[in-house]
Amino acid sequence: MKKYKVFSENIKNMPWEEKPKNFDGPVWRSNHNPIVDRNPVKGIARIFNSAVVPWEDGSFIGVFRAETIHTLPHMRVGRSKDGINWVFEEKRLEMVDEQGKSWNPYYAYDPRVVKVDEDYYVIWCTEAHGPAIGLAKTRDFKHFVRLENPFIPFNRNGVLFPRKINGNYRILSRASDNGHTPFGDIFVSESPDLVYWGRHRHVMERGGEGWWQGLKIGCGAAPIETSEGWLMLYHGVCNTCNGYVYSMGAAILDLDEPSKVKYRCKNYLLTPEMPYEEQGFVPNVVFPCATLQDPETNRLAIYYGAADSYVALAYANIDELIDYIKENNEVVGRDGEIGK
Ligand code: BMA
Repeated sequence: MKKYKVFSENIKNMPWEEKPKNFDGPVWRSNHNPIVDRNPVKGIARIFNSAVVPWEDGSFIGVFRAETIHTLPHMRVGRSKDGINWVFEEKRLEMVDEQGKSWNPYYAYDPRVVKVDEDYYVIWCTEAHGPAIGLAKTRDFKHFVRLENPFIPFNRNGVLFPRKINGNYRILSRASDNGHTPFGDIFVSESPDLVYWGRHRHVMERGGEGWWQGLKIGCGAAPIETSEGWLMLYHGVCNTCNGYVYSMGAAILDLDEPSKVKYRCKNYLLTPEMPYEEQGFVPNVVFPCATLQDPETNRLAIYYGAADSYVALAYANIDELIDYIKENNEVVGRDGEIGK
């Protein structure tokens, strides 16, 4: 019997590995990790921080952050039959504007992919006189039409909700600076048409009792609609004498008013522990960007970037995860109120 309802399409061919015996946390890693290794394609040094969605005939498709051997990030489409083994296109993802003219940024990183109605939206950190959020849509992952940037710089970590709420699209984001941003909270904004954005509301502040999310927080995967609220996986960052450490956390937001936090887990769900998370181009990074969820079984697969070098995969059972968040609830500051 499932305890909580998940509102999304069933996934027959869901990637899955059982929780290891004697493992006590709510999220466990895949034995195949890292599922995308270094130098995965000719001319590409690393693929990480990437997003996947279910695709035709039980397969999966995604938009990946790829960094060339001269170290410039761009986006690239990948395909997989099982969600674990990926084949990447030979060329970068190309976009046009709404008039059909080529419109591609100098750099693009940390894509998320969210299906809203019939369209798949790609949201990423784009170059726009500084880092800003880029937005594009596709139906076939061959033709991508780039829309207006939702916000002026500096802003990273944009994530769209998978449906309109009270008639408007919603986007989560974190305002930042031009560099490595030693601050940052999560905000939500709304739009009737994906062009004009407003009613910006504060969702969640950094901090809380533990240190792992004391410096900044940023949205991760697209929120998952459940009977308890929007299940939001995010990254939390703490500063150490040896640099930033990125972990993964979770919160549940109110379904109708997502600026209200219902529950927030005071413990991290994943923190760098494995060699592929602790060692890489940037050490000590666990950076969630996408999930697959199957309402039939309440299984959850979480795709995350590891050490800015690899794509890794972890799993959870959604009932167990929601209970864990509630048992370890700590709503920080005024996050439980409508954000102002
Ligand atoms: C953030 C982003 C991510 C990256 C992380 C750790 O600011 O740039 O792409 O994974 O830093 O380097």
